[in-house]
Amino acid sequence: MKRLDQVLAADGVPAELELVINDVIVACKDIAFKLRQGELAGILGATEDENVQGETQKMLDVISNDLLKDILIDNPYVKAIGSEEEDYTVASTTPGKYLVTFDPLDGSSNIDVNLSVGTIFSILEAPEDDRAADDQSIFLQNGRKQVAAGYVLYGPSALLVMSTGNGVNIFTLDTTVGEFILTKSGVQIPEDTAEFAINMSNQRFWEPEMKQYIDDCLQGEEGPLGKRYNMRWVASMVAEVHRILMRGGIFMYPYDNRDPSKAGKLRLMYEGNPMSMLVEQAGGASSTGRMDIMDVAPQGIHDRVPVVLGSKNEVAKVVAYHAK
Ligand code: AHM
Ligand code: MG
Repeated sequence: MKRLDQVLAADGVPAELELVINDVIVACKDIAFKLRQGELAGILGATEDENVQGETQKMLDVISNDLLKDILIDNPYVKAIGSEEEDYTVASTTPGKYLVTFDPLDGSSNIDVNLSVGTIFSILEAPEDDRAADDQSIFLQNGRKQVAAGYVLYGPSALLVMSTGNGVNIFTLDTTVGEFILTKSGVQIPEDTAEFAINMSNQRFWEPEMKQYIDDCLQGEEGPLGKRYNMRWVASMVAEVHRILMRGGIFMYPYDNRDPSKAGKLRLMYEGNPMSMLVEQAGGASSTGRMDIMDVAPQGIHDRVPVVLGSKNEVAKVVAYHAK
């Protein structure tokens, strides 16, 4: 039974990075505990506020954000943080070299109905120049630069799924001792799948290429894709990506003509990039439909990106529809 620190040491992760990851995990354990208490802790429901994306914040969005922010900005190896729930990036109190972005509680529409949610995080190195910690441009690096990425899925068990560039490991929170214990390593996504995940109610807002792919999936064995597809939609990206890591599948939150950027709902720096690193590290693929997500150059910390990720051969099919 290996603990997280033993796995990180075996992977040759620098001690400073390990201390940053540890602080993320400390906050996540606290979030896991609060979610378990649920209604008893009096923390369900919405706040009066909206985040920078114009979404109503749940009380737990705010609590989770504060737990992560407070611990990370005091970490001596963190230079600054960026969060879905913060309008601007926040400089740390110390001159560290790592930048951490996170979605403190993804899928938060699921909180009040007691379904799975998760925390997503991504770690970059700050550029070696004289830009200040409160200069947001230090974050604007593509996803290939991530030195670690992961999520904690708060489901029937709390699971930490993480990569430091050496494959994907899964740890289960042993609630009797409060430690994440390695329960699976070398995760590999099957290359083929006949299971897709997409919010079908948005169909009229998609590009013709995506409409065509889904129409062809729905035709089953008789259609051009020649397979009978199954569909799943949890409305929690962490749960969705976890299912794909476990048994394959394809997840899409595509281009959508409602948003001014037309990029759909998900955010590049703390949703698209970390999930793409995990999926690629597990042998899957991740694309906007036109290019690899991790090659997209961010213009701002809250940029949105169309997401197509999962089993390699199925993602390649969706990319081929877009190339037609
Ligand atoms: P959030 O970060 O505000 O929770 O939104 C992201 C979530 C994803 O977890 C999920 O894939 C998607 O929103 C679900 O969206 P929809 O409500 O359109 O089904
Ligand atoms: Mg989110």
